Formats: sequence, structure tokens, C-alpha cells
Amino acid sequence: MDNIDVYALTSAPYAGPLTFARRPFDRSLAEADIAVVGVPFDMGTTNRPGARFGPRAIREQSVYVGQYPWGHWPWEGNVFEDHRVVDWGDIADTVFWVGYPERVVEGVRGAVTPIVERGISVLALGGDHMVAYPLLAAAAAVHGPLSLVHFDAHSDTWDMGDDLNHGTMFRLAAWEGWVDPSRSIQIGMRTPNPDGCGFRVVDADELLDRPLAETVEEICDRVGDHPVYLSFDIDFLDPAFVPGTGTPVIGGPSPRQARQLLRGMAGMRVVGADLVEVAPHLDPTATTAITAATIALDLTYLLGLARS
Ligand SMILES: [Mn+2]
Repeated sequence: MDNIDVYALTSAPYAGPLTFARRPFDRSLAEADIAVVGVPFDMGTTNRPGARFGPRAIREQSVYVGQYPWGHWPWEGNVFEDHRVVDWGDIADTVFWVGYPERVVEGVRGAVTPIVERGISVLALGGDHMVAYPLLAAAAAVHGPLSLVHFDAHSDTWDMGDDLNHGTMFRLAAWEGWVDPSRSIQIGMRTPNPDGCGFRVVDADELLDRPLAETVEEICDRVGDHPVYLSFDIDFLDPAFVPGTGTPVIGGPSPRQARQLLRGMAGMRVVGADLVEVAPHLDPTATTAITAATIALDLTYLLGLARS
């Protein structure tokens, strides 16, 4: 239990200092395997803003969801025992980005690259989905062209020329060579997608009209032993479950189905991940943030298993 903070055993979920699942706050990263990094930026959104409040809301609910020292149901083992998971805090320059979204790319890339270069796996908490663009840049600089496994209601491959926003970044990331579309897969789409850029797209109907195991198998086949960047937009889920998001689309899967897909990815070479588009002020019940915190913990297990 060396990496288990006894504070987690003794404190109420609504009390105490706020870090992701009560992991140590560690800016130095002297001893870290996995770093949780907040990216509170939402000026790439095309509809309702508010995802800048996502990292703090996810942390708040992670203290509740992650309060059990014995692990995270129903995963086997305990990622916090097997790996040093720390909370790096937020990329703090975002106040200087207000009105200057172009600063986000170099800002996020500059903050995350040194972390990735030290061999630490990054779990980024958005923020709107545009932050995946510099996160992919940093990951690809170390690991080479990545397999993207992307859960979302939207493909985020709109063709808007060079314009970067939360609906275009995966087209641009493919164009940059940071992701290899031929080894990547996008799951859950339910908006028009005229040009898939070479990605395999499993839309919501295909996903939900067949056993989940078939989609898991397809992810495995598509990715193989290639390094994976996993990007999870909370709007992958039906907005009946997660109304707190900027661009909700009806007719999506349930959190349980999403978690089964993620558990099916256990053992894949997941080298980096993000969870984005949580806009907590749009959901006063906090169910969106509770769901996001649960999935963020699932992602720490995937990152940990990939390192084992
Ligand atoms: Mn989306």
C-alpha cells in the first residue's frame, strides 16, 4: 500500500485538499508513472462553452468516485498500488489565452512535452476537444505516429482548411502525421461525416446494433501492438446520462456500455489519453462530472496496464 494515501481512508469526499482521486500534487514529477494534467480551455467550442470548468469538476467528483482504497470496481488490482499516479495540476497559462486560442497549441504542447519525454503517461482532463491537437503533437513526438482510438458523437474531422477548432483537430492531426488513420478507429458518431480521412468509423447505430465484443475485437485488430492515444469526448455518451456538455447529440450509448468497451482495451499499448468536453455548469446534478471521474479512473487503469 506504499502508494496509497491514508488520507483517502480518513477524509469525507467533500472535505480536504482537491487533487485527482487524492493523488499527491506533484509539479516536479520526480517520482511519477502517470500524471493527471488539467487543460481548462474552451474557446475551441462551436456551441455552448463551459468545459474550462471541467478539470476542477472532474477532480471534485474523483474524490468521491475514487474514495475506495481497495481499487476501482470492477477492475482487478489497484492502479494506485502498482503505479505512482500524481496530479500535476492545471496548465496554468490559460488565463493568457482568453481571446487568443492560437496560443493554446504551443501552450499545451510546451507544458506536456517535457512530461511525456520523461516517459510519464499523461491523462489530460479538458477543456474542449481542441486540446487533443497539441496533446497528440506531444505524444507523437516521443512515440511516433499513433493509433487514435476515439470515442465521440462527432468525428471531429471537418474540412475547414487550416482552421483549428474542436471539430477539425483530428483531420489536422492526421495531416500532420501525428496519427495514422489506417491504424485508428472512431466510435459512436451520430452526425454527418462526409469524409472520414481514412479513419475507420463505427457510428452509433453500428456500435449499438451488434454485440460490444465485436467492436472491441475491431479495435484490437485495427490497433494491434501499435502505440495508442485514447481520446474520450464525454458526449460519446447519450445526453440523457451526461447533459453537461457543449454539443450534445441524442441516441448514444450508456456509461455502462462505454466502460465495457474501455475494459475490453485492457492490455493495449495506451501511451496517452484525454477526457474532454465536460461543462459542469450545464448539469446541476453533477452526474456528468461523476461519470467523467469514473471514466477518468478507468483510463488510469488502461494507462497503468499498458506500463505493466
Ligand atoms: Mn463530440
